Amino acid sequence: IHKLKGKLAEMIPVVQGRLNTLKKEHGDKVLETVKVNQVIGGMRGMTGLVYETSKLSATEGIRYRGHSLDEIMKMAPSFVEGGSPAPEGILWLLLSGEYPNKQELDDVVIDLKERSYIPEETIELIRSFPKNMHPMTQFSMGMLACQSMSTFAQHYRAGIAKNKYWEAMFDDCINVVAKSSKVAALVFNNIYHDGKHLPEFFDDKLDFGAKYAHMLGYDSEDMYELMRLYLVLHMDHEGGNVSAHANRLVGSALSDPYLSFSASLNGLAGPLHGLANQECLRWYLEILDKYGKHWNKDDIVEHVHHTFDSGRVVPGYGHAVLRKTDPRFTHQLEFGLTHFPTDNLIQLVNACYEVIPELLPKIKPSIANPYPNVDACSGALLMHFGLNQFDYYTVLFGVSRAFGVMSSLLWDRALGLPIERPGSVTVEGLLEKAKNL
Ligand code: FCX
Repeated sequence: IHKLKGKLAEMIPVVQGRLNTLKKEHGDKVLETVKVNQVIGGMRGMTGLVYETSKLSATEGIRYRGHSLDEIMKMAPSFVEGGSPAPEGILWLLLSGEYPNKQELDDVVIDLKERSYIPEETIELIRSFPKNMHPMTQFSMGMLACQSMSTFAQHYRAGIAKNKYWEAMFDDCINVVAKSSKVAALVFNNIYHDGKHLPEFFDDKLDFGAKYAHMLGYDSEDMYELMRLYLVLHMDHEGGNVSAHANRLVGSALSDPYLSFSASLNGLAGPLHGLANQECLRWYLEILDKYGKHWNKDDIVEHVHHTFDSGRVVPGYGHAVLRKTDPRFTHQLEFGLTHFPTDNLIQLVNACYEVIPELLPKIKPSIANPYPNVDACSGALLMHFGLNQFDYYTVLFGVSRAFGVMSSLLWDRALGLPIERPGSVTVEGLLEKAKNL
């Protein structure tokens, strides 16, 4: 991984140079106009952030460093020939813009293992959390408890120069990724195995994704492949989504990566964001509960109406930016249809996909995107393997997100991005301003 740091040391001055040119030569230009509705409406569609690691297209979905998910599925290095991309390789891609070669990939695999140490007192702390505390709360607190290991915080206290921030932060960013799966496995263990069955931490044969599955107690090649796919698909979704933005915002105060990541997880824990995957599975299970295994498409239509009638949203459908089927959904559904095509739940996910996009606009014409998002399939895949603790699903999402938000945080400091401080306005003030426009 030292090689990766060396690569970054070469890249960073080049991008910094571009940013300086932007500031000097174009800094005062007007980029776009801002509508009153954007100020009220969560800044939708308003360009307000520089974000290097990924970019979302409303029609094509996410691109990691310019690479679409379709391309990543074909071109990225994998552990199984033609199988899921290696998450470690995508970490390299997000940070550097390139795929690692075989040796570089092997080095990251080993490095992440070596950095996954969690102090005994943190393990004990996680074990002391009440079983009824939500897994995301435990995960966020567990990661926060690791903050005492931050090398950035130590260097900052010692008085590090501004242009050295990213170097001091590099270890923390990689360490947060490395430790995330172990903290997440400890949370699983605490809640569902009463802390008794300790996951085996140091299995040197396994890569990050396989080891995480292993620590949760799942040891089949198919589950290892699913975990790798899951991790890769959930990593990054440009800078404005709640978890990425919370991470960026907190980090902009020079809070260290453990503090930023914990904040990111707290945002991911919301039902309109990461928690939607557990909500979504619950929703599919409601259908199975109501209509049994022999459900049909009319039952799906009825259940969508029932969901609206009870004032709820249909989880797993819609998106703030996307206006087409989320490719993260497509790749997950493809995995399910390839590996276990007769699974009743996967068939239900597929049937919903055939019914819901046409139905939603008829019921709610104002819906901007009636297509499925990332959360509409993941739970069904995990259920197939028996991972039926759906309160835990967002934790898996969080482990994956560590790869994306830690890569972008490193770049935030590398580019010397300032503390965030947008202006705000009262309703009265906005009304006055708007009247005079
Ligand atoms: N079911 C029912 N109504 C929906 C809907 C859905 N799936 N999606 C949007 N709508 C409604 C909105 O609630 C809004 O109604 P209102 O005008 O009465 O308040 C109207 O349609 C217009 O909303 P729209 O502009 O399409 O969507 P937003 O950008 O406001 O919201 C989310 C986007 C994702 C929050 C919304 O589509 C939703 O609630 N979806 C279900 C939850 C979900 O799947 N979240 C995961 C999203 C994502 F993948 C992630 O961030 O993790």
